[in-house]
Amino acid sequence: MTGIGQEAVTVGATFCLAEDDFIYPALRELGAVLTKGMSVKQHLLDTLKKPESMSGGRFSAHHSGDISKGIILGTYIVGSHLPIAVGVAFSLQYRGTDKVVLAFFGDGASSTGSFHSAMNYSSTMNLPLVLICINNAYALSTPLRFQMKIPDVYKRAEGYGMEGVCVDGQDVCEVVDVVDRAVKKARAGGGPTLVECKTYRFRGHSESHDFDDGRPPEELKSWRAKDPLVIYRQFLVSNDQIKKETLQRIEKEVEREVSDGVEYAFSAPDLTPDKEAIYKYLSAEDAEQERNI
Ligand SMILES: Cc1ncc(C[n+]2csc(CCOP(=O)(O)OP(=O)(O)O)c2C)c(N)n1
Ligand SMILES: [Mg+2]
Repeated sequence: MTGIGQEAVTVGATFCLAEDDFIYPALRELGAVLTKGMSVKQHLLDTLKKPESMSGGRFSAHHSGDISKGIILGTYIVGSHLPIAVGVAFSLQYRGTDKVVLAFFGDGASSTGSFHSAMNYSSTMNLPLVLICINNAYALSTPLRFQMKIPDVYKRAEGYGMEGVCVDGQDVCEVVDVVDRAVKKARAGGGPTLVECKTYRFRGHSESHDFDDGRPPEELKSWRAKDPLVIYRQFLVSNDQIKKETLQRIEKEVEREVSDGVEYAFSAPDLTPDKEAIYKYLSAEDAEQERNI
């Protein structure tokens, strides 16, 4: 599952966090995961279910986590991670820390009961949580208007006494500006904020789905003209924020990191199915023994 077209949200929002804060990705937040410190190599080893990966091949292709980097492992059921994010935020508050949780979810997830419980409880308890709704206008092939009566997710915040803000999800500067304020507010004890980022995914729901998932081609074309990477590149160059050579050097470094990661992960040994290993980590005891807790 890709988040191509949505990078300004995932990268921009995560950029606002400190190293010891937490993110809770939903299903297409690779930009957030990489920004929080996971390497391309580590991510691909998990995606390809290699035994050398952190999970030993247990994570799915679109869920990976690394709690040592503050990346909480995702869940499969849409919206179900939000009450867990609330639990993490509650724990951080209860223990007197000033850490913050940033939870990502889609427009579809905002119509689940889990979302509404998370909104109500986090607002009532003033928890250090920032809820980032990535509104890409579709939940799989269901357009927004077929799953909710109002066009704006951020307005749902009012019903819970929470601040709700809407941003242009193609503009990384706007995302950083708004999320940075929400993070600072949460850190200072000001409670949660719902930030709705209007964006669009440039590819199909998943790479195994038919690319043509019913979205009008002209709609896709108009959003593609608002590619967040192109917009930010233009901003940097036209405002003399960065030298062209520096930008090219960074792009080369990124390309090298990706190709090194691809080469390493694809040539790493494959998993040999092991019947006994199926039952490993089904209880907390296993994990505790392994980590000597
Ligand atoms: C409760 C539940 N229903 C259906 C699915 C199948 N499913 C996986 S992702 C998805 C779409 C979610 O839409 P949204 O929350 O808008 O996120 P997006 O895919 O747009 O990023 C669906 C229906 C699921 N995993 N869980
Ligand atoms: Mg969606």
